[in-house]
Amino acid sequence: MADPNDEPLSLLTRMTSTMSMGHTPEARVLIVMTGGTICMQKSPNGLVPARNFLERCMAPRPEFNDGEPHEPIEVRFHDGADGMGELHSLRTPTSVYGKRIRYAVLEFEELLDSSSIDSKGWAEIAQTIFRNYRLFDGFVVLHGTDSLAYTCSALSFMLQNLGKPVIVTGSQVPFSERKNDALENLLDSMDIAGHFMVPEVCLCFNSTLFRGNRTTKISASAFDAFASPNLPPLATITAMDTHVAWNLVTRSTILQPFSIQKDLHIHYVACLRIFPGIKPKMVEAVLRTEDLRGLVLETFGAGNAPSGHDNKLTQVIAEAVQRGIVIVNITQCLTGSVNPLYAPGMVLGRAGVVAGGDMTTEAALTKLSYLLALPGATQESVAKDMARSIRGELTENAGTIFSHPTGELSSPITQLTAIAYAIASGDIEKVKDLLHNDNQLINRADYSGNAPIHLAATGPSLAVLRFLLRLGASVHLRNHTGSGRTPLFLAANAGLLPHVMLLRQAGAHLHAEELDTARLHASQRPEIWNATGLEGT
Ligand code: ASN
Repeated sequence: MADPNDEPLSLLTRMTSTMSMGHTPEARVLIVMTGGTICMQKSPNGLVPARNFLERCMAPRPEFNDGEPHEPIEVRFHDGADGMGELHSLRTPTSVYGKRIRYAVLEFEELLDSSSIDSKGWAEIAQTIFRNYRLFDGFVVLHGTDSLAYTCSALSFMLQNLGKPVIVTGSQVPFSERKNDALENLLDSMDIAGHFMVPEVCLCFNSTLFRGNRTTKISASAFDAFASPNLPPLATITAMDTHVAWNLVTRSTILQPFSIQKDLHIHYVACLRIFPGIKPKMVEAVLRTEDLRGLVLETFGAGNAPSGHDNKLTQVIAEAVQRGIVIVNITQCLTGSVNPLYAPGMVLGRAGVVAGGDMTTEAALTKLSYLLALPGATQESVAKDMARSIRGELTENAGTIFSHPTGELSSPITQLTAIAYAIASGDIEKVKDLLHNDNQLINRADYSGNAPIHLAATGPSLAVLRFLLRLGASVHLRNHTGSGRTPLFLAANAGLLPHVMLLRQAGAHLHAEELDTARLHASQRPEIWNATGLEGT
């Protein structure tokens, strides 16, 4: 069967391999509707958000609806015992990748024009994803474009150790208009969320998938509304193919389950754009704002601010740093990075201003708010983390994490076979040797849908399993057996308790479609199946 996480296959190959299959697996995607032009309708007061997006826009279209009646799908609306409920679900026709996507739309109580979103709205999105994390394979967030880059950036920090795709999109023209970009953007986003293991917060727009925290809105009217000036797209979608730049995709390598930081201190930060002739008093007035804890300073070029004949501006800034405010230097330029190339930039650095590298303002502001909100945050810890990449939001000087492997690769299938042998014999040195510096193979599946993690989940060596997890192996990939088995299911089925525990530590859970079979097995071997977290589902 063709798997989009495998190497590229032609469209024709995919179609024929899909047709030869009997059972068509389903991916579950939750669409979270927050508002924005995509759902808007005309009113006497201009465009306003409208409800019932699934029934109004998606159900009548064959791209989104295979026409069969479907059971409602389980969704968690709130925390607590009475938080579970159901939503009307639809299913797409089978894709070229041989999967159908079953989905529901969860609409927020208040649908917003995104110019009005703030940290409360971001918390609501993060909590919705957290509550429904186990029930879905991926998430699509529908949002207005005005503050979309801010929301993507904020979510990328709030969602910690994310292991599933969260694709944020919107449109420049409402879905209800005859000529629009909503249909394309939504279809692409659902395809990515349902087929590709890109466990990041991404922005999908105009046939392009970007890392969310690298984006900025560059046009108020063009379909090509977003850019990622300092990082190439994570994927491009053409009529022929979706080409994922797997070497750019980041994955959590910390063995901790998914969690969220739902409070951002956005009310304690500010952003100030330096301009020629700006008065130090003006900067000081901002820096004296009550409760201010962080400032993003948009400077010229490689990070330069006017020095002035009396150095007053630098003095004002240095004093604010001494009072405990974290000041981050971001360039006004669209591309390039802040670095101490020129004397004025160096002076700012000496005054205690953190160089923000090539971060966008959107990323810098939301990251600062996130770090300031972390328990135990200090001025030093925040300043230190602002200067390094925590979610791929800035390019670190070492530049090694995104580099391509050197030398010629033999075919991925040959390599996967070699890896499979090394895993089966518990040869950690060999596994390290084969996978090192090549993060493109880590989540790649063979013809039976087994990625290295599936093999290690039932392999003889716990050390190999740990090594793969630390390299960013996804615990949510499903192979092609049954309804699609996760590594956790396979480890429990093989009776390997230590493997089960390690996978759980790394955030693994059973897939919704595995639960019935798991419950059957649990009656025979409760100790091991209960360790999968089955009881808590
Ligand atoms: N004002 C709209 C919003 O951000 C713009 C859009 O979605 N195209 O909600």
